[in-house]
Amino acid sequence: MGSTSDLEVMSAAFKVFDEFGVEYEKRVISAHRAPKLLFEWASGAKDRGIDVIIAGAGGAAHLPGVTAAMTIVPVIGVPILGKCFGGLDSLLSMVQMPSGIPVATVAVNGAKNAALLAISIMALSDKRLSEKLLEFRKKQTEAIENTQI
Ligand code: RP5
Repeated sequence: MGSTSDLEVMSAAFKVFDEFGVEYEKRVISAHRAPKLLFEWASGAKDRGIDVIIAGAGGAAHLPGVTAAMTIVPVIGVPILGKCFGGLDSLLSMVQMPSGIPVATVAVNGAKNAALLAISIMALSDKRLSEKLLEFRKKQTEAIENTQI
C-alpha cells in the first residue's frame, strides 16, 4: 500500500488471507515518495516466489501501475477512498492503464475482493486452495439462501 493511511482498508485483504492460510508480505511503499524502494521490491517479487501483488493506493494512485511495469507478476489494484472525488480519482488512475501493462482493478476500497481474486489466481495451480475457495463460495451461498428477515 502507498501509505499507512491505507492500512485500515487493506486489512480486509489480510483477514481473507489469514482465513485461507495464505502467506503474504505486507508493505508500505509509495510510488511517489519511495520510487527506488518500489523498484527494488517489485522487480524482485517474482524471484521471491510472489504469485500475485495487491497494490492499494489513493489519490494519484500510481502504485499498482508502476508496480505492474516492473514485474510480470499479476497486479491487482485497490483504489482507496480519499478525501476528494469519492474515490473516483484513485479508481480512474488504476483502471485507465495504457495498453500493454494491465492492472486488474477492483472496486473502491475493495480489498476483500482483491484478496479473493488473488486466491482464485493462485488456486489454478493449488488444489488445497481451490477446495477452500469452493467451500467459501458454498458457505456464502448458503448464508444468503438461509437469510430470514
Ligand atoms: C497515496 O496517497 C496513498 O496510497 C494514500 O491513499 C494517499 C494519501 O497518503 P497520506 O498522505 O495519507 O500518506 O499515496
